[in-house]
Amino acid sequence: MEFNLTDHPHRRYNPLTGDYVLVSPHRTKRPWQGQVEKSEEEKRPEYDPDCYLCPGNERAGGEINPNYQNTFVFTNDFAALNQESPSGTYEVGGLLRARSETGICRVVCFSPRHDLTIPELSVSDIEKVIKLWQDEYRILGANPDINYVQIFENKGKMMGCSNPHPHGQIWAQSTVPNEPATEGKFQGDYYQRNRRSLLADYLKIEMKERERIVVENDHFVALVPFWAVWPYETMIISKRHIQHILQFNDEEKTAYAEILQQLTIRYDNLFETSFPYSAGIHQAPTDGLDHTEWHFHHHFYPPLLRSATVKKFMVGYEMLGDPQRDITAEMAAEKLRSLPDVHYKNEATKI
Ligand code: H2U
Ligand code: ZN
Repeated sequence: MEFNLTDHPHRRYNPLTGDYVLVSPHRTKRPWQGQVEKSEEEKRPEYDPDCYLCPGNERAGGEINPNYQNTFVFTNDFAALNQESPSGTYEVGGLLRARSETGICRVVCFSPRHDLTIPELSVSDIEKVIKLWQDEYRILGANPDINYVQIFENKGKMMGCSNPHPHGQIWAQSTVPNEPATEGKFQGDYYQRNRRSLLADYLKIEMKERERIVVENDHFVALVPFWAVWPYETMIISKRHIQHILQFNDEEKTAYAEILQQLTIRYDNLFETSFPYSAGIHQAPTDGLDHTEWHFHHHFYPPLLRSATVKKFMVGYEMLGDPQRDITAEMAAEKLRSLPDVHYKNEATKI
């Protein structure tokens, strides 16, 4: 029998990081006896008097949120980074090395409504979130001490998110952190060799094969990357080779909002639950240098494996060897693609 990706164990290469993932598709044929139940969905109020992100409420530091109508951003009251701490280095024998780090941490409320999440927001409301991300990237990035702006969302209790009010965070800092630094290096090496964007070339292959695409519109593709580690990991990639979020034209901004909505609706529909994930934008550093090599994209790393409660653990061999998965990227993409593009909660109200 000849080697193929659907039946035989193999390792897949991630050209953005140089990492490998072990794929064991034959194991999906195992009988499964674990839990499959749905989670108890709590019904949340539109406004929660005890929520520190709801309009008009008091935060931990004593500040009062304005009565915001759309989005709202503030500096994290428990920021992991700040601009005031002293600069310095620590070094012992060349092996113990540290350097002070400065930055700014922001909290972004996506909506005044306590009970909604991105898949339940309208496209025009998601556009307002994108507009805010653009403003933050521009303003924070213009600070000479800020060389990278990491925009992200940590969603769901399972991900350690402390509050269900729809929100994300931005950590902006003087150093480019590990993940974007590695991706920047690999994109840079590829660009040097080929004079083309790594992700533009990758998209060309995906749009021809079509096996891993979940949703697509005129300007963006959402797909399960060939090298996905998490069962339903995805990436949204811009079709145009742009470096950062400020380069979107109006049409692209709307298309980005649409694909964010379409992808997250499918996520919620997968296990009929508010789908937990960590997601975030990777784009060019704001260090004032030319970053033609960078290609805008948005990663989604969801932990769920089999139901609203059964998550994938990254343990054992995965901590000591390579990450490993059973269902292939192609199977995951097909599953997500086949789901309705109407949110299950809307479906329920229609009946
Ligand atoms: P997470 O739930 O994703 O952790 O985000 C909540 C953030 O909000 C968290 O970083 C901040 C926490 O520091 N926060 C405030 O800035 N003010 C508050 O009054 C409570 C929480
Ligand atoms: Zn709230």
